[in-house]
Amino acid sequence: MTDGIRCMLMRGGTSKGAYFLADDLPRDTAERDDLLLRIMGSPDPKQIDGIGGAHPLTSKVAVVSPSQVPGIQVDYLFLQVVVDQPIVTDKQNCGNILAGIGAFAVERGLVQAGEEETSVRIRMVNTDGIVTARFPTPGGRPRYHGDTAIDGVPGTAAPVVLDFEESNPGASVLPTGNITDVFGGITVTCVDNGMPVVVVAASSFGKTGYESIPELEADEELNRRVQELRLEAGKAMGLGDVSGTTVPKISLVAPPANGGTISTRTFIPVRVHESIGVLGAVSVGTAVMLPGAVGSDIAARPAGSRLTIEHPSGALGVEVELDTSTTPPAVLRSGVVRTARKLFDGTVFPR
Ligand code: NQM
Repeated sequence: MTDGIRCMLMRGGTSKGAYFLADDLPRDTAERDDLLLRIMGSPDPKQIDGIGGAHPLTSKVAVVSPSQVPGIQVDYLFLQVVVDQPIVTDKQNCGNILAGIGAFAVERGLVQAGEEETSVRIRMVNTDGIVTARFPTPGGRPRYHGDTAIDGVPGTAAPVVLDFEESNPGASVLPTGNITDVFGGITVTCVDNGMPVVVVAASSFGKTGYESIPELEADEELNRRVQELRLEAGKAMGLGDVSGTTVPKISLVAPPANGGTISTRTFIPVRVHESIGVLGAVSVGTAVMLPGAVGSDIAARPAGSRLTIEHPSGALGVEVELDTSTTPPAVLRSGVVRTARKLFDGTVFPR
């Protein structure tokens, strides 16, 4: 391997990541992870010697390859590179970085683009979920500019429509088997519709749920209690010892404050999300739709399948359709609109 590696930097939704072809990275996972730590500049709170942005939302990696599965064009493996620890984890998916995968596949010649628009069927390797991404490709090239605005990103860009056929095949939307659980005296709903999330009323921690991110991150007592809850819930969700992984997320919910369905503040899992993850929002939305779940009682539940998940920088609209007549409830479909943009294409030089 040369000392430089082909890499594209993209904004996907409200996150930013380094996108690679699998063929441009070592096959051995230990070697690959060591390389990615050196590329991103981890472990270091500033990631000063790498291209990571010193926040979990900007320390993300996508590994893309042609899929061997019939009917699927590309495989997308998501890797979270922990900023201040030497950890690269595939235990979580990322629906924001997913927003750039279709365009990246076209840019790298893995997918032939349509003359106006392109649909790419993607396997999300982390969960085995299948999603179709639809985005504009006038003249056979991805178009990044457009008039779609998403909260948390300045300006507008071209829409990327993500339709999840199955976000979490084979797994239950209620990983503990219960609609609610009690850990350390706190009632929660553990839900997974693509992202394992522990939904808890902000009031259970004596919070309003409308606090600012710095206020929540500075509250040591809250952070200690959130991490205690996370370790216990992680075990009950079948995730084992989650002290070294980035799931489950903890979402503090409160009644909507701005005409949406529900308000959220989400620990991912230590820092508080600037907005909320795509599959995180889909999973919180799933709890809202389940009678008896934490969140369902305080939400402004919609008549249809469209939910507006409020977060610290605005709101994220998601579509969630469930069949609640079965036990556990079945996910029929979910979807979301994001935007993505190519920022840089070139060669990255690892430490
Ligand atoms: O839930 C951050 C993000 C995410 C994840 C996180 C995401 C999702 O916003 O689908 O997108 O929760 O770690 O990138």
